[in-house]
Amino acid sequence: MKTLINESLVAEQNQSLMPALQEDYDHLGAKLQRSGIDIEAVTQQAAKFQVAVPSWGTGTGGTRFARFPGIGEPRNIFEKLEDCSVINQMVRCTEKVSPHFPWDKVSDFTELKGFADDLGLGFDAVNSNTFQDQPGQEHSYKYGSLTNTCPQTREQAVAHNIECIEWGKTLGSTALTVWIGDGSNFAGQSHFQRQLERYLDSAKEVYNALPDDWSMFIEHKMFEPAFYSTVIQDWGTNVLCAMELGEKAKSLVDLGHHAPNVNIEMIVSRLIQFQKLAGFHFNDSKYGDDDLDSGSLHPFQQFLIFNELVDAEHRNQPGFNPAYMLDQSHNVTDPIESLMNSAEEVQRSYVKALLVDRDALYGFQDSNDAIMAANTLKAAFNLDVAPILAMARVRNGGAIAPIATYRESGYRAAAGVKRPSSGHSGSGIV
Ligand code: LRH
Ligand code: MN
Repeated sequence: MKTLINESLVAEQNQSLMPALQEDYDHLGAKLQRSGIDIEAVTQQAAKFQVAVPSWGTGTGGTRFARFPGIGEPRNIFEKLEDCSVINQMVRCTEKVSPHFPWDKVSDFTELKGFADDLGLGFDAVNSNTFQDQPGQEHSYKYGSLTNTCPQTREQAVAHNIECIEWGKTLGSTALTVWIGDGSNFAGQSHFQRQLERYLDSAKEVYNALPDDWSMFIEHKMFEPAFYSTVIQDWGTNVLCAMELGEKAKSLVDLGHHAPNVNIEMIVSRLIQFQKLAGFHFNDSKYGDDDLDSGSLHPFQQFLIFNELVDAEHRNQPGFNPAYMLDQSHNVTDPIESLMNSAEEVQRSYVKALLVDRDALYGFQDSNDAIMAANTLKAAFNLDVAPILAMARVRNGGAIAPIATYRESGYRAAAGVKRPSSGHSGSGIV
């Protein structure tokens, strides 16, 4: 596997940090031992944890107002994959990349697969895009895509999704994520039922094109780009459509796609119970679909989501196989640093959830001992599991201090020389 950061630099950095890490690790190990928890077993589970990186997150993101590109912006999927390999070399829990078409479309997908293989990367769910018009596109998506009142436009959107499946098959992916921005901006603009009936007809055509081992991830979102109604606006409509389409259709939860204060962990529990949880687009938000770094504002909510996920694993919940992916927009940070940080934050939520004393929790729940049940969860959340995360990284060949080692490598400055800026800033998410 080709690595782009000098491995002796990583080893050097780790060597200087290892004594302190070992001390912290042993201290935490002794503490966990008192609760009958073997830190080694937890570290092994942490070392197996994986979360996929969004290809579109490796470039600087923006808003409708502006995008302020940084230096060494990746200009194509090959350079995006190079940046993803640097992220994985440092944190060793991001082996897969989720591509987005046509942003990542190439003429030779076998070549792209080979390029990723050389970097030790694979592909998670592929994403279609019928929320933008492409140059030379025959039918516009201005008034919708899979739900457009014009049959030719719907057919065009269906054909694009089926093409994404074909490209994904060559890349070794086994899932298609379908997020559509279809909706309305005025009361009366759309007939809600007929619009959803058109969605189901189109989605059924996409569903029927899925290979046997593939899944279709339906992603709901409350609003934007439509601001009065959105066809797949919440988990309710999402799961109804997934049930209507069939076993291979599941509901994907993007954390930023809910109204503030919605109990997302409960939605997750519902989707787990009905074997319809596709997986996640992890990020954080304060107001709308802000696509901020995962765990940067609501780490407790993210922990509570993983508490539901680990509980399902603990109970061997049938049909439980969620895909973990990040979906963020890095407007003011180096995207590589934000993605390394966010991968670690998601892994941190998982490890803290592993440390919940589930049998004690069940006891307190059954006896309605609310305070002890809440404290049992909080006890795990309040543990500093950083030594476990760092030890898992170093054992997987990664960096004890990813950002410090990445900065020491000078990778971004070198990318700035190799990838002259296009000078184009513009606006929009990518
Ligand atoms: C929609 C979304 C979707 C992607 C896009 C980049 O807001 O979350 O998952 O296609 O962001
Ligand atoms: Mn998303």
